[in-house]
Amino acid sequence: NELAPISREDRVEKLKGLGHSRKRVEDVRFTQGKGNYVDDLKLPSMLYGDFVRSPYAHARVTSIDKSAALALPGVVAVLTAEDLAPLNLHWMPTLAGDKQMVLADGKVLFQGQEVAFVVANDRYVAADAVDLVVVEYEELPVVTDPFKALEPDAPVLREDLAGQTSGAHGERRHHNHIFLWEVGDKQATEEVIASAEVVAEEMVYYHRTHPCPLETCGCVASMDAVNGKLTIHGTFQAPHVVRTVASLLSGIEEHKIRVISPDIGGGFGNKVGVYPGYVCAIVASIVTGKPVKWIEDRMENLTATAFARDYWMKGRIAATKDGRITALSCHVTADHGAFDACADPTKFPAGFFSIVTGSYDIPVAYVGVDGVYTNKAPGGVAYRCSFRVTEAAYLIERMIEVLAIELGMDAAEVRAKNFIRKDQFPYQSALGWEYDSGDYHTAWNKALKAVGYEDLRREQAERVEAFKRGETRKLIGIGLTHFTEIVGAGPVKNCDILGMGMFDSCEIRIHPTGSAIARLGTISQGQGHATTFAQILASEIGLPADSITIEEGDTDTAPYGLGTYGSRSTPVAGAATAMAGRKIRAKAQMIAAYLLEVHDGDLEWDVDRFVVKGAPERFKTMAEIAYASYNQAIPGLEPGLEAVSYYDPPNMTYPFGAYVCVMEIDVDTGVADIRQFYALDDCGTRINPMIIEGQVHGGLTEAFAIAMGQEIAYDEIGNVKNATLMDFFLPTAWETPHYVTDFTETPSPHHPIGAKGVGESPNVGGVPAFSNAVHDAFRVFGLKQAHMPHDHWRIWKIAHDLGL
Ligand code: PCD
Repeated sequence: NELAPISREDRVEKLKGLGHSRKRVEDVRFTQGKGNYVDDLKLPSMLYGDFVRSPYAHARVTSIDKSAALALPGVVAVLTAEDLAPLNLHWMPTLAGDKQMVLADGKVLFQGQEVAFVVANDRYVAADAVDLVVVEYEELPVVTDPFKALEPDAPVLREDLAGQTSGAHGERRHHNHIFLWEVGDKQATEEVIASAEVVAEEMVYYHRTHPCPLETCGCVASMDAVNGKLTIHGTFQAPHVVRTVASLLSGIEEHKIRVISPDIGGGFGNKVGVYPGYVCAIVASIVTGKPVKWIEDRMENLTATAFARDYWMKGRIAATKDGRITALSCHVTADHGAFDACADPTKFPAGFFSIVTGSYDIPVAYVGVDGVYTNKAPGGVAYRCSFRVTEAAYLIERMIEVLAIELGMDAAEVRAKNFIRKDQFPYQSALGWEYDSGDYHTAWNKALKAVGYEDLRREQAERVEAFKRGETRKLIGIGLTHFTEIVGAGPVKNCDILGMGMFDSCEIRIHPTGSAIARLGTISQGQGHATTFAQILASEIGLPADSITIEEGDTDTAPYGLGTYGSRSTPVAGAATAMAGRKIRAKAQMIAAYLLEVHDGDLEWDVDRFVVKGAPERFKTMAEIAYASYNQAIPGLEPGLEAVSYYDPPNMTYPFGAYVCVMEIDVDTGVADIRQFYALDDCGTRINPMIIEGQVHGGLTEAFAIAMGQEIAYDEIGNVKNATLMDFFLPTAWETPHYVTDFTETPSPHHPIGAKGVGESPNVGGVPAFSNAVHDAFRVFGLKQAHMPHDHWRIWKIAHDLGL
């Protein structure tokens, strides 16, 4: 029986390729304490850096006295802007075309801003010395409200920009104004709205929050003066970009810089940008000749590194009386904090916010976004959303609900009536995007059926009657969402970061004994790339996923890539992986033809081998071919079996989903119990269903946090009110609801394996689903719009204000 041929199904199964719920290979080390994070790194004679930070949100720095700190035994240096100025490193460029102070240059603009960098031979000594640096401040008036910041007599925040009437994104019309970004046809939109049968209008605020990864940001910079080589280990979501920027800023040639992102404990967009801590650690290492480590603590992470959202969105939606949407207009007042450090592709100062028409066929639309400076931390990162997609999805999904109220229609029906139909794809949106594929009606009907939508509405209505009769104090809210994402930046022709086109890459080497290593330009922060990218290759080249090592994050070995954020790894690097795999297979076919003494064209691919057409007993397995590529002299072919692909995607991918959240709300306590959460995601071809489910659970939990409690709030004088995990809501298993996941599978027509991204979808769809459920519970009592986060107090306040 040993000689019996293995069945085709067994051979497919053995590969653990596409569609297989392969267990995550990285979890072996994560669950056994063998992960390798930046703070685990200990280099000989390493020094430690720590920041002196501003307690004020707006103040002039009149003097800095470092003498007491320098006198403390163990302190090696105290850097201030004055020390960095001769190197021209006291300011640095931001990803958004602005510049940002590395260390306070004459004034501070937000609480927690970096003022001085203390370097010591011990982490605790560095912290003690921070307290000994004496900084004199002269307080200035603070603005934390973007609308007040635009008033004529508002304090001038960015004195360095005095007289500059234009910035990286065009005209500035006020001293605290950054840009106005406009997309769509304003005039046509206004005309339709002016003559529409029904118009719904609402101001929707998506509050400021923070990605708050479990591991904070940090790095170890190590300058080897003898060899002239700088090595930077860091929590970087885009290691190659960090290398290029470090070279441009420092003047060190790029081949002399090695950037390594080891294991990363969650990114969520927080680790895309460049922070003052990295610059200071590098300078300190060059100056001292020793490795310098800088790791943020939790308070520093929440107050100073990249926030997310803070969008005031004024929406207007027009429709016919029977619920057909005719136009959408949106004006955003975007609070960017003290410096415009948003992480977006260069040409998109509001990211992909113009996906705001969502899943709906809206004939005409307009978007205008005003960026504004305030005395808050800089950032504006894509916290689990592809560059402002979550803000866009939240706005349109709220506007649909408000429109349904205006029309007196069921919100599920309004959606179904306006979905882009399956036969309209590829679909050109009014705001300029070409949606690659979708089948919204199928997903929507599946979702409504799965939750028993009609019965839920009946139960809700009965509950309202019981409430009115005084028999219960609990209301039911049904939160609906149908979202469309845009992920996988992408196309080099219109997407770049600091001038680097947003392609991605994969390089594969097949070893003689039939195993392989593949290196990518992306970097996992917990997503499981080592598991899934091996699966793509297994299906492409016929070697078992278990025999393929995936390596990312070392710029000395990995091909250049733009990194992992915006759910771009699968759409871009995943495509590069498939394409590189196909190059391997093409060469393998020539080798097999030589070995089998047939013409290339007489062979066909079958799971893990090339077979002679019509002669199934004559074949060469991929393992045999791999060996032959190294041990046979094949005429006309180079030895070895390697390939590299740099992939420039022709378009982005447009994943979508239908979510339903059912909540019971206690009007006396404001407590909201999530009774049911159903999430249907369509991310095209699914590589690993189990990983996708994990991604959806994680993203929904972050959505739950954001919608129901998580925020970075400021008081009037710019103090951050939630800078610790006591006050910043991070759900644990205790608060997290139960989720039911489901799927449809509509492949992307342009991606080599049809896959779309999925990592961010649950956050994009989850926030409006939770928030709509809260709103829906109070719809019959006249609630139209209430700002997130919907913590217990705010929910109680809604009920109270409605007189319930
Ligand atoms: N997948 C599959 N299939 C499909 C798709 C996908 O399987 N169709 C899978 C992959 O492979 C991987 C994942 O899943 O593994 C994901 O993916 P994607 O979607 O492509 O994404 P990526 O790029 O990789 O990643 C990114 C994301 C993001 S963006 C975020 S936030 C988050 C997410 O991811 N983060 C994180 N998730 C996660 N997880 C974890 N664990 N951690 C983390 O950190 Mo941003 O922009 O950054 O904000």
